[in-house]
Amino acid sequence: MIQHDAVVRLEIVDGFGIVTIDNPPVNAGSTPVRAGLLACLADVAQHDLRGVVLIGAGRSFVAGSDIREFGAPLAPPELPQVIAAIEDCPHPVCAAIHGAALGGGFELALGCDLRIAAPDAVVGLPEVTLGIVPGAGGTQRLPRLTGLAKAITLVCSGRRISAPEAHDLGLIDALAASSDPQALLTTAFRALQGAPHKRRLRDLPVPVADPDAVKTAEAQALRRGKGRPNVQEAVALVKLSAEMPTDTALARERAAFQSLRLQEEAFALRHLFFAERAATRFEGPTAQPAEIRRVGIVGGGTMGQGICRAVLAAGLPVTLVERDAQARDAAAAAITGALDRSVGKGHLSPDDAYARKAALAPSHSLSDLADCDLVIEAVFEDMKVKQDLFRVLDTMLKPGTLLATNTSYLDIDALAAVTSRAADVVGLHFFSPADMMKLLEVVRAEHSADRSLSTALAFAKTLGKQAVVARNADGFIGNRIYAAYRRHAEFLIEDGATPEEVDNAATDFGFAMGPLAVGDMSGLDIAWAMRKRQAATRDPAARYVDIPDRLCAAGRFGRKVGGGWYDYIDGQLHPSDDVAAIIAQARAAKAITPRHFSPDDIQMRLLGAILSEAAAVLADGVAQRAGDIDVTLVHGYGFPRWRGGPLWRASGEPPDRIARMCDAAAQASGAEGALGSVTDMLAPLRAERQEIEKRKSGHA
Ligand code: 3H9
Repeated sequence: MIQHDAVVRLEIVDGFGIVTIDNPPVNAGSTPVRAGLLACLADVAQHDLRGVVLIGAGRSFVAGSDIREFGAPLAPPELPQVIAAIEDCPHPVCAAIHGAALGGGFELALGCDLRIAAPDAVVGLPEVTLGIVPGAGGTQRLPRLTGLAKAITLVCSGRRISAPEAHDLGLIDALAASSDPQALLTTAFRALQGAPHKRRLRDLPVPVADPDAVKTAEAQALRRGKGRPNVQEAVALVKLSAEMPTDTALARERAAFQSLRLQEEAFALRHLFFAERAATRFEGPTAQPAEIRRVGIVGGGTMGQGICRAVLAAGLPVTLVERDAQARDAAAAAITGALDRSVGKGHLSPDDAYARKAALAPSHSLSDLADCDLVIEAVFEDMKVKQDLFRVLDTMLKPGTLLATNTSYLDIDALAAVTSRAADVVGLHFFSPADMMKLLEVVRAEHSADRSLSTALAFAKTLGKQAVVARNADGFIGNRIYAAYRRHAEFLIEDGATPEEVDNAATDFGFAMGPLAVGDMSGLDIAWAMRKRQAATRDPAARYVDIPDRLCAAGRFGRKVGGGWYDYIDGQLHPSDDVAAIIAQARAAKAITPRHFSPDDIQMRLLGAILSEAAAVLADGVAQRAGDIDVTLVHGYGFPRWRGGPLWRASGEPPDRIARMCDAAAQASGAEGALGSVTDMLAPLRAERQEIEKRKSGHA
């Protein structure tokens, strides 16, 4: 055995060279990995071998190039050089993939002559999701296997492809029986014996394309890519593969990668990449999560059904309890109906739908929850209703069952207090529709045990959700900040802006929808009912805009009744003269002279409102860190991902502009400005940016 480096080693077995990459936790392609690979490749060239296998130690092949290196000048050797060495190697090289082969990891595999994979492996080029394009030949080698149209779709979506699908697409030559290293090596040896010659993808022609299919794929990719510059670049690069010599196209791809990785957007997306992972950690001793084998859900309304679909999709059996047989059957029928519709649309295979239906046990008896390891309540949002339920569940559930509430606003400590198992109580705040929305606030109540938190976080991961740990407080992280943002939208309208001016400013900024159109979609009557309940306890000194109340009093409950902040004709949104009149009356009642707001004024005021509330959320300890707020707003509230979240975005603004926007927001709400804490909140992010600037120029 020839040992080159701790992170990459070479051994020779039965005439095959085995190059193992060992860089925990995910074998990210760092500078030492690239150097180690190059040294091993030089070494194998000196031996008479039947072939070479490239394999990853631990849980992955190579999860991508090391993202932490992208903000600074890249140290040699660079990945294209390593791939060139594989292509120039005198022996055929086979990538033996398990776990993830993503980004630079998949490009490494595409540089090999053969690829075999474990059945549970994933491959793909997720670079566009990081604001960049593949930088080591992904846009040039992939189309040679899939054709242009498919390559455009795959590169521009960044989708992770399962090994069986990759095999069907021709990206993988053979599937191994398992991810056991011996099974992988056996399959790789067999593949090399069956194809003992070099088969460099760069030498293959790009299959002749149907121009219409390419045009359709391009249009779809650009639409889904929301006009981001790196997606446009990715489309152009894939097309180059059929238009110019490989080396020229590879150089163009490399130049685009080098330029994009240093743009603001790429830094913002890298900030989110690491913030997303940090958000799932909580301060405290690490505790082993309990195993969740069966999940109970109480309440089969919209939310309960969505949670149920999400849990079934993760392969876990569910007992869904409704209050009586009729409600039980209606909930079960709605869930199976949704599964059938997914099959009809081709989003789900009939076999998977069958398995999910079989895993659903509808019931109208809480006693059927006795064998569940986790029970989530999703009943009516009312403290008494939920407390009564928790009292009963406390007597029925086995010891150690994790008891979760899906409440959006209620005090979880008050819920836990009626049980004898407060340590086992947490919040699991799903967003609607719960099977589609990625965010899951995992709420730590005062007495929640570390083990309960760990179990809830592991469960979130099983569901494929982005968890963010929050403390128990009104509205937790997301709803509290969003409420401040929405309130501020109403201030702007009362002060002179029109609903469409506010919404257009928000969508121009990058929000998926404006706050008023969102209100219309969710229904204005729900918030109206809540405001009426809270009227007696409202702070009389706080600014209160009664325009939404006036809209509701006029029957304008939102999209579902054809009118809210807007009119809806055939499902299309239109500015409403009636609404303009209601707004004018409300202003007149308060003797407000309307003033003009530019789109920039509106954007800055809305961002100021978000920042001020975010600072309070952090100061109160409801969120643990600034990045958690960015992750929450991006995954749950449509904040543009490519801006890195509101706090990251704000940390790039000059401090005096932040001061102006927070002052304006504070003045409008009649509250004290929270500028001191906003400055403190942004300080670590500003420091991160300064570090970036230094590293960019290689001076760190
Ligand atoms: C690229 O390759 C561009 C090329 O074209 C350029 C060619 C020149 N770098 O997610 P986890 C860390 S772009 C650095 O919790 P899981 C991660 O931060 C890259 N670090 O595990 C975490 O650290 P910590 C394209 C990375 O099991 C730890 O590993 N690749 C990288 O839930 C565990 O991560 C991607 O976009 C990285 N590339 O999921 C894939 N990847 O413990 C990104 C992970 O300190 N990675 N870390 O918080 C993933 O999708 C997931 O990590 C993976 C495992 C699915 C692999």
